[in-house]
Amino acid sequence: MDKNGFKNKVDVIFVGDFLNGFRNSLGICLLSACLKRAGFKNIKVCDQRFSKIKKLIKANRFTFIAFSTLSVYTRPYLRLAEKLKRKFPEVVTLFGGPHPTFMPEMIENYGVDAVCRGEAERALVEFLENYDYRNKKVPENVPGWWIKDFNGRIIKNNRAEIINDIDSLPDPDRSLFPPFGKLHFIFSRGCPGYCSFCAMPGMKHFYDKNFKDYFRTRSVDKTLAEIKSVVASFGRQNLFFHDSIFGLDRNWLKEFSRRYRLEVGLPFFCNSSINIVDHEYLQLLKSAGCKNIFFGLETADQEVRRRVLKKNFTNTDFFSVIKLARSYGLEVDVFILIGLPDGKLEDDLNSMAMAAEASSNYHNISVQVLCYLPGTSIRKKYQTFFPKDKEDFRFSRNVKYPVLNYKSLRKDLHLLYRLQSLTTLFAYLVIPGLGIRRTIFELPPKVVKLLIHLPVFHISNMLAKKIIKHDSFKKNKKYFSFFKK
Ligand code: B12
Ligand code: SF4
Repeated sequence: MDKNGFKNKVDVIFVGDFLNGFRNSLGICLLSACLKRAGFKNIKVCDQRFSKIKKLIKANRFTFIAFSTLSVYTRPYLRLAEKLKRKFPEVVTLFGGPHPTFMPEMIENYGVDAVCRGEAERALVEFLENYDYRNKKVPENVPGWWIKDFNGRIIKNNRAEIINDIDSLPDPDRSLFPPFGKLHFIFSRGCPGYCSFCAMPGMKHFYDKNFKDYFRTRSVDKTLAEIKSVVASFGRQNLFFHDSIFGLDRNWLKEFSRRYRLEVGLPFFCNSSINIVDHEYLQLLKSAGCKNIFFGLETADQEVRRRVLKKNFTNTDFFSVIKLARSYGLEVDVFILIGLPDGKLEDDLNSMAMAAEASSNYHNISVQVLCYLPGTSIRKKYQTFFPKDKEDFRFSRNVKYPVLNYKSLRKDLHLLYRLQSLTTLFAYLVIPGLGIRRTIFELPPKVVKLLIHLPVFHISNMLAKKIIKHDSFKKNKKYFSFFKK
């Protein structure tokens, strides 16, 4: 019910990161679908450029600028929100996503009107439905929100309850983003793991739930209906299932595997975990049509993996799972983290070598400098290292994504960023015949060390970043044949 009679006059502009033009953010798509279902029609999406958002703001309309906030974007989004509020004091800025969930104090910044903690499908609709447009009064009591009223007073509501029946949610509204590359999906929420660098355990804690109460999955019926409708709209492509551990519920996977093969039959990529893999699991994935399976190795040092990262598998477990997956004809992708606290460059090079040995080819390795993300236990453990200003993340941008880290935990941080850049950069740059990325993973450690000291790699990295971010590259990507998707 549109009790305000104002829904048609409300614009919601979701702001996502600059590179997301290439991908759809499922969180934004889902929130948009919920708003549309509730009767809000004017939903837009924009990247983080002031000039572009400015053009979308229309006079005499109630405009909400909704920032979907990963920690790495907090600083630029806060700057942008401040600029927007100074230029257009009447717009209302909303922040949601993983960062505000764990750091709601960001509301104290000028330019932030409200922050939402946790899942927001119900909370956002309730906020907008109860906003008193006529009298410009903020809705003070909506669960999930910290809200600044017009006198600058901050109202802190309790968290909202999670939605148990996620089948009741609409399919994400993918019309917001032009389709590009793979089609992205996520069907379940929650993970049994307690990895110290990941926000997922923090979410269970935030909701005060054990894994069993927190884990939710869409039914196979709903899952297949969503996939079929997206494939019908955007054509046949590769699909990526982003569930933390795909097919964690074995009965679900059995039904999915049988029906997906018959009803969809397209290749897909998915995340998994070394700890849950057995013959039956791999066989179900394979017969469904799985092409690539992603595992987090994180480090070659099994003691550090267990003690610091809280991941419980040995190197022997790892290699036997990889061997098994390969025996089913699955391609294996490996994630590693470099820059672990108190580690050395040699340890990182060892991890790279182990990932190279396990992964199906050199493009299937992701090398990331560890981020001390809010809500993670590794951040808590090292919290004395962090500055008082909670939003003071120091950024270093690589070609793909920005990462954050602190020099005090690894003195060689600048080298690590270069190392990450080297491995990431050459995932994009496929120079025919040269196979540079392959070379990086095969070179003796001494040579890699020498390379990351060379300024030429720093410069080439900076250039690549500029090219990738440039509009003409985005528009004419197909002409840059040496850039991989
Ligand atoms: C899929 C995924 C990706 C994909 C696509 C990301 C995308 N933009 O959609 C890829 C592989 C590209 C990716 C990359 C990265 N990711 Co990622 N990713 C995920 C993953 C597994 C699922 C995200 C998702 O779709 N969830 C489902 C949707 C429905 O949930 P949601 O997005 O959280 O949105 C809900 C709420 O947060 C909230 N909400 C979200 N936005 C807003 C906005 C407003 C206004 C409101 C009110 C509410 C709200 O409401 C939504 C509905 O309930 C999550 C972990 C997880 N399971 O959530 C990590 C996660 C989000 N990623 C994370 C990180 C760190 C990254 C990288 C920075 C990693 C890196 N160093 O490269 C990059 C950044 C990429 C980028 N440019 O955005 C962290 C973020 C932690 C943090 N504090 O910021 C997470 C939580 C995983 C972790 N490590 O703990 N990621
Ligand atoms: S297994 Fe993956 S999603 Fe689960 S806690 Fe560990 S890193 Fe996070």
